Amino acid sequence: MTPRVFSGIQPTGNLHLGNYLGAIKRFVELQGEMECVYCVVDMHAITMPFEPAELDRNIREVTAAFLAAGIDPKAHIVFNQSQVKEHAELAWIFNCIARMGWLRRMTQFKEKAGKRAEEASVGVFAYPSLMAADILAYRATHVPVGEDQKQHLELTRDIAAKFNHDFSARISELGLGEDMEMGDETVRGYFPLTEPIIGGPAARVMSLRDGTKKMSKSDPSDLSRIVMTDDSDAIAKKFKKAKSDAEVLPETVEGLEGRPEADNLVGIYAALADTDRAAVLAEFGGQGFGAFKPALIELAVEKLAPINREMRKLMDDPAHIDAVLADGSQRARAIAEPILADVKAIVGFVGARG
Ligand code: AQP
Repeated sequence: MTPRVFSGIQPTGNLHLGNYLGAIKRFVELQGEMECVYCVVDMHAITMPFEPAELDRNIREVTAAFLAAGIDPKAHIVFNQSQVKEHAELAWIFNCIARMGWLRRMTQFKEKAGKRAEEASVGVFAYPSLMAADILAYRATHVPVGEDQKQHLELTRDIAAKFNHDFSARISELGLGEDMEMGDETVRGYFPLTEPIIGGPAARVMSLRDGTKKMSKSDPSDLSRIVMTDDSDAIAKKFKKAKSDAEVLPETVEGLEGRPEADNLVGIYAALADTDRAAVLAEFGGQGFGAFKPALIELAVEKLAPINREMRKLMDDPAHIDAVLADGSQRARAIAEPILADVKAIVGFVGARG
């Protein structure tokens, strides 16, 4: 199958350093390797309570972050999900493939719905099958994500595998797909078993106030996260106030064990400097946070301030952002439409292929 990257970010506000280092920075790096399709997943953003006026602002803000970080919307595709109806159509088909038990096991659903699952939207529950549709509407082979999305990616593979298995004969009959090794058998499959791209020092950036909690958009504390619209002063202030500990930094990565805040700050430094924790500790081991934090602030400002400046500039020109999204959506549709036509023919819908 043609190698293709797909990934998305929800326009739910407070786009933060975890989203940047765990996802967007990786999106930028992959542009040299494969065709990339990057999506502002606005349909996911309405699964939780939201304000329409903030939603459109947030869609433009995520798009501005993509562009400011270095995604090239001409060489690749940048668009918002709701402009390509194939996502919703495929999600419905996948709702009929995925099993209730699979979705009930999703930890993100349990976290988001909490003890009030009966009041949660059906959308929050079905979120992972829409995510599978986002990816497979492009038959994407690779998906860069942070570690928190690993379980959803496994579910995407389960949905693809069940679809391939259940419809294998039909896929062959229509002359579609390709032979795939699945366990001990070879089946004629239509969807790839997408590979997650997770890793590096910032696969899970933690809160600046509590190194055991993920940095997150919904944390009530602004000091818990650096947001992509923070200017240099705000970045410096938040790192200065970031929780650390009283010891010096260790010489080796093993020495970070049991020190979540130190581990997190070293990981952030490593990701910003395009290196790993070991190299950071080789430089800073034996020094306290009084020396390390100023170096971290200097590096963070150097790397993030230009993105921040460019984002603000782009946000002042919403018509340009909307034009990028419209163009990207048209090119995304050109890929997804024939895939959906195949899928509908595979499941037996009449008139699927025009
Ligand atoms: N803390 C993180 N470290 C590394 N990667 C992260 N991602 C999210 N948080 C971290 C990755 O960012 C991408 C965008 O995902 P999203 O838009 O679905 O983000 P989200 O899950 O809504 O962001 P939050 O902060 O996790 O939101 P809440 O507060 O709702 O929990 C994904 O690739 C994700 O892995």
